[in-house]
Amino acid sequence: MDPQANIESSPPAANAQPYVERSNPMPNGSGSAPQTVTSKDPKAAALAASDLRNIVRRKLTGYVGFANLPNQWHRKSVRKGFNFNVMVVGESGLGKSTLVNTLFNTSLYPPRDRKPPSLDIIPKTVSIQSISADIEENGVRLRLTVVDTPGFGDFVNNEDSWRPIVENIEQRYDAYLDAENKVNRMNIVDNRVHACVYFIEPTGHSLKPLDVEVMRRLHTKVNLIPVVAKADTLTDDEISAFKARILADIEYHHIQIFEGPRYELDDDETIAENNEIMAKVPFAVVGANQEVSTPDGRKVRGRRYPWGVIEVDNEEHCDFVKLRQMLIRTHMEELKEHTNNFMYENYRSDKLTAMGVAQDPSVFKEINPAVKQEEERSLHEQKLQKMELEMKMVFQQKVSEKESKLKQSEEELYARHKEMKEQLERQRQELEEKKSRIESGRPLEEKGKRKGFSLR
Ligand SMILES: Nc1nc2c(ncn2[C@@H]2O[C@H](COP(=O)(O)OP(=O)(O)O)[C@@H](O)[C@H]2O)c(=O)[nH]1
Ligand SMILES: [Mg+2]
Repeated sequence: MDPQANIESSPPAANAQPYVERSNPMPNGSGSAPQTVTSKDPKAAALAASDLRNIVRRKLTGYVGFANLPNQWHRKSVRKGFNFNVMVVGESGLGKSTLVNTLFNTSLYPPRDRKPPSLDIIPKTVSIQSISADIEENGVRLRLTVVDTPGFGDFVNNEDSWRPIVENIEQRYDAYLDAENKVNRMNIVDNRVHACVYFIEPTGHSLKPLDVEVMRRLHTKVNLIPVVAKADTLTDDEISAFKARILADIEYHHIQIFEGPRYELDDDETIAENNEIMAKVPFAVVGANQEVSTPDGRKVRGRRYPWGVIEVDNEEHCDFVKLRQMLIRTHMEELKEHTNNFMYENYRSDKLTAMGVAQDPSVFKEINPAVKQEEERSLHEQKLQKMELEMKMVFQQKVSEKESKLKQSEEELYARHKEMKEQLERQRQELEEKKSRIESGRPLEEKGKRKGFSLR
């Protein structure tokens, strides 16, 4: 990180005042109570349901004091301050730096001097720059870090443009993982990228192959928030058609963009607010740091054209306010939580598995009772089938054994029968012969030969 880039807090803080939206620094959904669970998580839902069943409701007879817990939390958080790291990705010239300045109402990026044309200024790779600033609003401090990717898409061949970006994100996860593995884990500085604002060129066509490639590389690593850059260059109709095509492309390529979670126990107002924000994705944004005066005499942040003024903070003109609302006012904690619980967790477990730290999958497997029951039932059925098959086989074997035995004894019987028949036949022939001899008066043969032969 460039130490010079650390911009001191005082001037921007003073600057930040006119755009105060809400004094409560706790965004919606932060510090969620155990009952506040998403419908997406069946395990947590089941757990919470069983917890709820065990709750006994009691009316207090006096003031105990735990109603003050949120205030404790508030004071502690304010004392500690917040930090938020946002990355901006997109081809150069799409207004990234301008938008960051507009978002946080500071001049995080001083105007760049453009050098005269020369071969030296053509960058060889996408460089990554990170700038931090401490900003303050109503006594709440925020350490904001913006990770910029100048040079992205500037090359003749942009094939590997995504690589330094992904590497940077992973390095930040690695650093966090290292810090977690140290003996002292109390003061880990969280430098992980919590949100990645992806700038789409306002072509009015659809996503470019480079956009698809980069988003596909990034979506499992960071919370992707796509925006249509320089939306003042498109008409309202063009913007809505362009947005629809972008969303279709995103769905077709199975790119996961950040969606605010839906909490079942949120009040209607919050749900409506979230839906309103999500309906604007991809946000069509306009950046401007200059104050201009409108024809009716107001001073606004905007861009002046011969035909009128486009106001950055006017929701009729662009979605800038909605993007800021999501990034800062309503979803900042959500983005940080999602980064920690999903993006970082996936990276961490992949990394540890690759390092050979094996996990016992059965320990970490989420158990859904219905699925488990189904599994057990099918196991039982399989066992029954196997037993049936075995019994059938034994039966078959016994039958065939019996059959072959029967066959054998039949053959034996047949053979004995044949033998006896032959013997009888022989006896008959001999008797026949004797009879004819006696009749013809010839003497019988030598006695010895007839021994044992009865003539009865
Ligand atoms: N029309 C229009 N021009 C913009 C907008 N935002 C920035 N610009 C201009 O675009 C140029 C490049 O902006 P810059 O913020 O340096 O782009 P970066 O390279 O993405 O950081 C500058 O001349 C800005 O004044 C916008 O929303 N609409
Ligand atoms: Mg820039």
